[in-house]
Amino acid sequence: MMSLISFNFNNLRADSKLSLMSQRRKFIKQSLMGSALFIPGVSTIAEAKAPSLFKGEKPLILSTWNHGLPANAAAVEKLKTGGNIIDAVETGVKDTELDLSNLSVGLQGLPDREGITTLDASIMSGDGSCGAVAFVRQVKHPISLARVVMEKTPHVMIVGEGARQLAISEGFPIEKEVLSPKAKEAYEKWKITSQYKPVINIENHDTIGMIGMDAKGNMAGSCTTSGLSYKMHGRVGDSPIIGAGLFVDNEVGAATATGLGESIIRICGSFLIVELMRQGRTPQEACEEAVKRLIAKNSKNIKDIQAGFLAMNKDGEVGAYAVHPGFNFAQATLQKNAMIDSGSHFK
Ligand code: SD4
Repeated sequence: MMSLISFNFNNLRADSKLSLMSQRRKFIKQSLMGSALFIPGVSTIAEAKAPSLFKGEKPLILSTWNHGLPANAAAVEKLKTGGNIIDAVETGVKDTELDLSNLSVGLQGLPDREGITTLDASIMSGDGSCGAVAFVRQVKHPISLARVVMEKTPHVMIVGEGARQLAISEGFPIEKEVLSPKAKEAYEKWKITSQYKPVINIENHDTIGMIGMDAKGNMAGSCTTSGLSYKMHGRVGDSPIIGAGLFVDNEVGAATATGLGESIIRICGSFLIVELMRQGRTPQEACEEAVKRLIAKNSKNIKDIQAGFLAMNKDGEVGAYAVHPGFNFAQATLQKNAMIDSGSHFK
């Protein structure tokens, strides 16, 4: 059954050891059942079997969670209208960054403990080019700023005020620093106790990680988030860390992650998956191995930690796996776009 923890956020030693997943969304399956795009019977992934609906078809776009459906649709549309694969993975997650119902991506996301929403994002091309921003404020599309870092600077990662200044110098609009009504309401409630009560099995985490391959086999990925709600000011998760939340290599494949960033960073999750695929594992086997590794390195509180991985190899095979049940992803080709439930280590 579900696990429930609570603790006082003033206890800094405790907060680094506990899963900080917030309880902000209804159980994924409930929302999917109500969605016209839900495909009954599409499939819980059997362990070590490739969960591919459209195996080998290119282009192929994969995204974490159910907001992946509209994000995939935007990415595919970009490809159809002449965009390249980097354009596609940027455009796709920009859709999620604007989704007002999503409280963990974009400026409408839940704030940190000081009441400030800070964003992390990364983008990577299969040729090794990459860019990331972290702890950035007042920028509506951190993924586009990450792309600026990749394409217009000699650096890979720019954070905080430096990232905001880069946005200003590149002509990005700087938004007013006000919480969205939903985020404000949630933050005011949270302040009463300053406690977390995450219930992992019914939680829908909302970071979007997207990986894609064009018709020629060129790959790219993107990942964007407001991170953990009520995090310490300045905390950065896995999503903007190349190799943790995202890794892409045209020679092998691509992987992205969602869930408790600290647990993912500890094992370089996405890099690990790509390297396992390089050694001959299928995407599914690689995701399962990464979950095993994550559990081994985070064993103390594992019942309170959710993390999920999503991968593809250059042949268009797909893999996904999570620590606990509840993780799902959207998979799209030019013609189809559907949700798939991931398997998980704990049942
Ligand atoms: C983080 N990995 O900042 C992100 C959070 C997340 O779904 O994935 N939420 O740790």
